[in-house]
Amino acid sequence: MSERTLILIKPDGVERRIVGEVISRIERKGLEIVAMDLRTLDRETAGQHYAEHEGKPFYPDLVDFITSGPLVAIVAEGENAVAAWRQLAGATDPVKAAPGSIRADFATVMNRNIVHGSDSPENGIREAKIFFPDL
Ligand code: RTP
Ligand code: MG
Repeated sequence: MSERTLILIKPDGVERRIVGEVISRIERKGLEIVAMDLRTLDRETAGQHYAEHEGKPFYPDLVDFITSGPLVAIVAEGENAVAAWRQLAGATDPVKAAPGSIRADFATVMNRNIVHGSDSPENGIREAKIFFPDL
């Protein structure tokens, strides 16, 4: 079934100039980019996006990091888009991520792991609306 997923190229990915690399992988996988924007998040939007993590020990650092500079927000669409993108991204911890995944190829630590992907089709729709309300 066709799904939507919200992809973020986090501030570390933009700073390290691997935006093109990530977009290329999205395209090569066969997902369709239906929205894309470079922006810096305010803390309120970051809190909405990561609401499920509020109260966890890593939450303050997560919000500091995701608001620290420009990121690229993308909505991608396609069959199995949520799982397909999470496979390309790799496990949260880059040293446990499958070789060849984005996090394995470009990161070493969990709090600088380059990309985000929605974790369910429901969250894909929810998160896409936060970033692109008119989509
Ligand atoms: P994301 O939401 O960013 O795509 O990452 P994810 O689904 O793979 O991981 P999630 O559990 O949703 O965690 C969100 C982000 O929080 C940081 N994190 N740190 N124990 C920790 O220190 C810890 N756990 C999670 C990571 O940067 C993760 O991407
Ligand atoms: Mg997550």
